[in-house]
Amino acid sequence: MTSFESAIAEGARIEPRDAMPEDYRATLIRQIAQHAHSEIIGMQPEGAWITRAPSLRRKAILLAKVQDEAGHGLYLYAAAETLGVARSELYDALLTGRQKYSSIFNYPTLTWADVGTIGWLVDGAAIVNQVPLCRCSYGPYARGMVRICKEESFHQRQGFESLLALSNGTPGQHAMAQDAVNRWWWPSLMMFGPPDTDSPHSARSTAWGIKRFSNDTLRQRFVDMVVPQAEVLGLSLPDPDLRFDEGRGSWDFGPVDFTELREVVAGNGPCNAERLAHRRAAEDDGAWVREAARVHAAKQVRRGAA
Ligand code: BYC
Repeated sequence: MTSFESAIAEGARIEPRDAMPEDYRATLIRQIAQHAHSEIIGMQPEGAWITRAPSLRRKAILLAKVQDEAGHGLYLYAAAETLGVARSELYDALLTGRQKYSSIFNYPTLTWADVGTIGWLVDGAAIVNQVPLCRCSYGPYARGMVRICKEESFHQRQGFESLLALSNGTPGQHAMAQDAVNRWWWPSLMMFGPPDTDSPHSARSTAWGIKRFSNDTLRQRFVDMVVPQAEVLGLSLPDPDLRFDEGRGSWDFGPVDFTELREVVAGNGPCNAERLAHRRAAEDDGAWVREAARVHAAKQVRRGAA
């Protein structure tokens, strides 16, 4: 057994300077980069509502949440860099479509209720998916995830609280909350990825201790967590097949439309083009800042040498 294999077998952490198979490194770069891109692109749907938040309190909460997402992106890009890839390469891979980001951020935020629903469902799904990543075999990713998960749990609670206020508000507010939940429910289930029978990376990622639970296991865990919360909210979930199975102690749910997931991941979702165009414009707008920082750093080096 190599030192890498024995470390994995013992459940020990792999650190940046440890020997690791190239495929392990490439898999981590793929997943961590996709995760980082999701955080950064994920700022857009909610960010669009910062100027339209209905009160100062809601605006302050939303600003803090979107800033947290930028922070998560930075921790994750930094974790990916420990694997020997430059951040500029990762940005380039995102902007040219060579690397992905989560399907969920290709849906529009049509009303204020979408913001609460993203907090409740999307951050809820993120927590279910990410808590096991705190025990992932690669040290920098696992440690980054601990802090991210703490912040995600605040994000989910603020979403729940915002949605509860709408659900208990006027009939119009209640209807707006229900409409948002109807639109975000199925895309949230898609966040967990393709079914286990069609998940090419799962076997290896599980053997390497990157993934701790399968896509379908986590999807089921999410449904079981959220159904009772929907009851507290007084909102229904748009699935006529939802039924509690006493034998399994779990909720049965209807079929997820994985064709839609494939289409959205392939670039054909409602907002794919808009999200990338916005990101490209931000990259272009920031070019002068990066150039100024580069010139300043070079000047400091010259002064130090003189
Ligand atoms: N969307 O073999 P599979 C957040 C791709 S942001 C797009 O199962 P794997 C937040 C997959 O990449 C949280 N692509 O793959 C931020 C692969 O394609 P490639 C985002 C998807 O990696 C702001 C192919 O399908 N969370 O919380 O074993 C505001 C086959 O899939 C998706 C993360 O990034 C998808 N939904 O498992 C609010 C979590 N699903 O690379 C909230 C970290 C699958 O071969 N990532 N694909 O071309 C993971 O846990 C895993 O990568 C996944 C997929 C479970 C997503």
